[in-house]
Amino acid sequence: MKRLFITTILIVTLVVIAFTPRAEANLILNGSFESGPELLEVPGLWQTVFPPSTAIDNWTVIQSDINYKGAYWEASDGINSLDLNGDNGPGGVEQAFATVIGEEYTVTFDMAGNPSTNPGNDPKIKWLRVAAAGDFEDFSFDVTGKTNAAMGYESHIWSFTAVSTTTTLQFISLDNTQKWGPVLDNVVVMIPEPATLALLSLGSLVLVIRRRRG
Ligand SMILES: [Ca+2]
Ligand SMILES: [Ca+2]
Repeated sequence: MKRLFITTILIVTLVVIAFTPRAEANLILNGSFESGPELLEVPGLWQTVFPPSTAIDNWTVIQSDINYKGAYWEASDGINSLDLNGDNGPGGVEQAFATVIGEEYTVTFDMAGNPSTNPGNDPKIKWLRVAAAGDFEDFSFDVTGKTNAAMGYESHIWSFTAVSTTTTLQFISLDNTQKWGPVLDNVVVMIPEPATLALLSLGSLVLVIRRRRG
């Protein structure tokens, strides 16, 4: 009877842990790019940013140039997003954060593409590379039929395993078009869901109880 009581308390505790949201979920700062430079360019709704600028808080521009976009077009989260081709070719951004070697991290982000109807905006398939810890994956987006008001963002998920106590996450345009690149917003990096870990613990506990009873 006593053992049953203790087991019940343990299970209730684990379930509470499993469904308690983490206070600090996103390891990336300013992942939605809402904190950055004043938007000065005509029509006043974007800014071109060159390497090695850190004007977009917590991020560094790493190649060519990018457009820091405001209300010029729809963001997937908040107001601001990035066109990873600025005015001169394929650009990119990066952010470093503390990691635990051997731990798996999950990266989620929203991707669209510059839907400009300018004849130079070709090809219509935009390519974005996400890279970290010596690993990478490429993602594509078709801007056909998309508009500034209806960007058609798609959410993606990618995972990497840390090989260092600091990891640099990069987003790089692979488009050799001049001005019209992949669009990025809403970057989130998390360790695997605590709910999953708690449920795994619960599973182990049930196995232990069953073994003891058996
Ligand atoms: Ca945003
Ligand atoms: Ca651009």
